[in-house]
Amino acid sequence: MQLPQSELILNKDGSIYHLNLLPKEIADTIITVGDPERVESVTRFFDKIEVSKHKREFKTQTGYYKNKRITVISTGIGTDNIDIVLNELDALVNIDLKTRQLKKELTSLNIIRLGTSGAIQQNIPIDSILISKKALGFDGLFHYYESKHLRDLAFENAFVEQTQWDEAKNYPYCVPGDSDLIAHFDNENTYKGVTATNIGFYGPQGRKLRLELADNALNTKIENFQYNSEKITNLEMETSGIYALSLLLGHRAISINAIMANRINGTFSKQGSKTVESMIIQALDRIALL
Ligand code: R1P
Repeated sequence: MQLPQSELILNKDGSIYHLNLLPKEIADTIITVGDPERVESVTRFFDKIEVSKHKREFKTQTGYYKNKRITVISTGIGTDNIDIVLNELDALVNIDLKTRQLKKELTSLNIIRLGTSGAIQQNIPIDSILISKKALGFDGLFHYYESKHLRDLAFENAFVEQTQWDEAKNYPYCVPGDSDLIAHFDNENTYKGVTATNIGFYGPQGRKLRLELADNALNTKIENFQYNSEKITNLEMETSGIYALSLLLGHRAISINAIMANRINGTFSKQGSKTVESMIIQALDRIALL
């Protein structure tokens, strides 16, 4: 079946609509970052950059680090952007953009998020690095795809019960990261945990400036939640979407986050850029061995 122009949208030069990229411009190993300025914080360690493109919040550079071809792309903030980035990256490798047909042989990408995040447990210090074993998404993105068979319903139901989750909110969905990638990037200095992904930075993550919150105890409930000896370790805004769509599309994903804040003791990193740089350097050296 040929995908219609309204569904698979291409720019005049044949590039994919939002990312503004051609298939030959991306590598099989993709680093995603939230902040467009973080793209160059990664590629400044590259030996060579061969592609540099930018549209909206999606800045992309493809080049070589120690002979490994890598694409670095910014997603902006939120899982609504992740829906665009993951679907368009997948289209670049798994749909023939000229014939508008799905390819018979599919390509599986390695997708590595290098992000920032806030800890929701006292024992996860600021300036540490945390790998998400799984994500709990409060954003609802997964529910728009045929996905029920892939969810960890026992974990989700336990969370809903323990936190008395308001049914007016999206039902949380639980999805794992890629276990091989997690083993590859793990080391004795890295924390591992369950990352809760939310749809906002202020109210949805329990931050109160001028507005009253619907549930002042939400973060305490998230902190206290426990299922099969697992606890939620940190809050951010992209990982559940990346894990969910990677699982559905057949890509391998890992989310690695530099912990900038500890929401329990109210601290924020004084050396955030140094911590992010250290995460980038460590990750690049492991990516070179993939
Ligand atoms: C909020 O400040 C942003 O920072 C975190 C959150 O997930 C959200 O995107 O990640 P990034 O630093 O990767 O953007």
